[in-house]
Amino acid sequence: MKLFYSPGACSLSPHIVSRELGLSPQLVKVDGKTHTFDGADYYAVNPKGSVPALQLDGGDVLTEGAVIVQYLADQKPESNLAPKAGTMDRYRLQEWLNFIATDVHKQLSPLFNPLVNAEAKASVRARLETRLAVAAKTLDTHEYLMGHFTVADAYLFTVLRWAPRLEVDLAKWPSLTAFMARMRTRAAVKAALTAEGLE
Ligand SMILES: N[C@@H](CCC(=O)N[C@@H](CS)C(=O)NCC(=O)O)C(=O)O
Repeated sequence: MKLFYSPGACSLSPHIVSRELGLSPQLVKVDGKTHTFDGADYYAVNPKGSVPALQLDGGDVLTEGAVIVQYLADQKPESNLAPKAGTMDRYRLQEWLNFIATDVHKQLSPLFNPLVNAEAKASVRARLETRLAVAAKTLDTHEYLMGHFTVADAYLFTVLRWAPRLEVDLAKWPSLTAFMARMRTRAAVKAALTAEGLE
């Protein structure tokens, strides 16, 4: 398998999950500005142009981080990084993944955009607070979103890693800062950060 990634981007989530599972997809670095990798056109791999993308050995390409992490976890069901498909727990996991993708990740995106003005960014940050409070409430009483470590935690960690750069202050939620610190102690997380040149 090949995992197309850009350092520190949301592709860090499937990268962490791969390492948690002991899978070793070939890491292919994509230049997010030129949408190329090794001189080749990334749009030919993923017409959306975004990372992550996972190319399977048979040639199929999977996109969408929330789907890729489930595919990876399903390769090693005994890991319980994603509960068995069809169970209520799996739907709970998907609730978290969809929430992180749409209500956290894609809310953070405008904060990276230099064309978005300060007033609009302030409004985005205010809305984000209500979403972060939801995750924080669960983490007040659980070490991980589902109680035990799952792929949703890798995704939440990946997007909250951007918070300081985007002037989103996680200190308001001690359970979120504790979660980030807990995640950083995991060997797979450390290895992924090092491999992407982030630490
Ligand atoms: N819907 C996609 C969005 C992925 C996404 O936003 N990727 C960003 C990096 S975090 C990206 O590649 N942006 C550059 C681009 O789209 O050209 C997913 O959830 O996987």
